[in-house]
Amino acid sequence: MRRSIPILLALAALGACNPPIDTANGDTSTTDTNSTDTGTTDTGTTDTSTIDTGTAAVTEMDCSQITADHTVDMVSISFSPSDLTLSAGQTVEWTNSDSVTHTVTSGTPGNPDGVFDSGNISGGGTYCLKFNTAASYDYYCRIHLSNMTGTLTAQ
Ligand SMILES: [Cu+2]
Repeated sequence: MRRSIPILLALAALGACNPPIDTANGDTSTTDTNSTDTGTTDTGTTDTSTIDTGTAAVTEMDCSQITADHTVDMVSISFSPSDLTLSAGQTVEWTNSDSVTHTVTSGTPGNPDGVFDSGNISGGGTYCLKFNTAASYDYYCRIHLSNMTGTLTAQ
């Protein structure tokens, strides 16, 4: 019994630093802080995560349900435009116009920061995000790394 107490404390500490990732329904985001779970894959029915504490900086959107304010083409292994400025509250739709797979992943090549990550987007596929708050993001493709980067500024 005495030995179990430090283990419980350690688990509690881990829980505080690394809240459980809500993987139900295919949501692999590590930053699901949105209390309303409007993401395309998180239906929220089993989301009892303790990290749902407020408005997320970024919300995944179902592209078929919106007309995006801005579009970014993934073409010739690049993001076009690679730099985009928008107003907080606006949406962006990425479309993979290449035949090879790409991703839209926040962070710098090889160092995803967990704010957003599309996962693999096949040729013809799309990915949509709403940027809720003013912030700047570097992002890249997990497959093409430094050959395929972009920046996004919400202001
Ligand atoms: Cu790519």
